[in-house]
Amino acid sequence: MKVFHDPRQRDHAPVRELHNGEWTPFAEVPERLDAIVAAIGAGELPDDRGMDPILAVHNPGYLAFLQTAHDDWLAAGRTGDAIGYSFPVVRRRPLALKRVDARIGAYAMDASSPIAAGTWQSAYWGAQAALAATHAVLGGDRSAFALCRPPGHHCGRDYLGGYCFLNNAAIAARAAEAAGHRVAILDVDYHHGNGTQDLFYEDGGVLFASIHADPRTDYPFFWGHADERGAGEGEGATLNLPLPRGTGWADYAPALGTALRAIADFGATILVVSYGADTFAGDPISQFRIETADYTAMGAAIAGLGLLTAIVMEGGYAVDALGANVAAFLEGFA
Ligand code: Q9C
Ligand code: ZN
Repeated sequence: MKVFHDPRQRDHAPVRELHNGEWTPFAEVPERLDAIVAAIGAGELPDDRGMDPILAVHNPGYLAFLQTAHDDWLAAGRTGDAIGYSFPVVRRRPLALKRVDARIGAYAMDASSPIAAGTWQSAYWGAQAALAATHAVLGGDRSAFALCRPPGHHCGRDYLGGYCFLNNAAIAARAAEAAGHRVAILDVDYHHGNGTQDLFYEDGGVLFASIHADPRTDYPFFWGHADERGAGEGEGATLNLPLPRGTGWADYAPALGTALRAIADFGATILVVSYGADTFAGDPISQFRIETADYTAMGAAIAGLGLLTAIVMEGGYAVDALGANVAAFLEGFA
């Protein structure tokens, strides 16, 4: 399977995050990328397909903000990583926000995604990796893997959050749709992919199916409940399968079966997988009990759909096990 990543995806390196009321070391580290490369190889550099496929998902004001946010932070006399502290629940008044803190607040859903000097470069090239994998599949490969980092599934059209800045899965999905495909997105990260859900919530043309920790106990709390099924034209094209903390493969596999049946019934011709290895038993910030060998079964079950498949990397924070967990998943596709 072709693998895509760009070394500039290492540049995003915030120092710390606000976690349960304390500053802790940032969990989504560049070493995640190194660990995966060590296990499966560096793969190929993505082509640069420019901003158009990113603008198919994110709004121009948000993208402009992301590109200058860290410079604006420094210009305001700050040091270190840019992070917000005021997040308006009602932010739709078209205010011309000047202060960097206000702009971060307007474009962020939480305080867990600091913006560092290299954030834009890393997010941009991660999105290009997702596009490269998508185009490999559109060009005839059965499946391809985009080693995206930073991840993408928590960020929406005009907001960042959950370590995510550009929604790689959504960018891949829109590119596949533009090539004439009927797209399904399967999100198997531990956390609900709220950004991806938001982007397709009223869109009946793209199915979003997610298996994740119950948002009654886990981040992102406000999305991913079983009764969220899409709205308007999109009603029925969102499927949420929340599972309790402590879930292992024996209880995960039936939920995966449900999601796969929905994807088949939808008549998808191409699949985008948001793959997070934070369902792993040893993950430091998550509470499922999937073991390394289970990822091969997971990959094989998904491959059993027989669909063209672009896989994009999401979370997974047990860095020592991450390479093996990614390799095991991809092995299921072999
Ligand atoms: N104590 C992904 O796996 N943690 N993002 C918030 C709560 C955010 C995870 C802090 C976790 C985001 C892509
Ligand atoms: Zn996650």
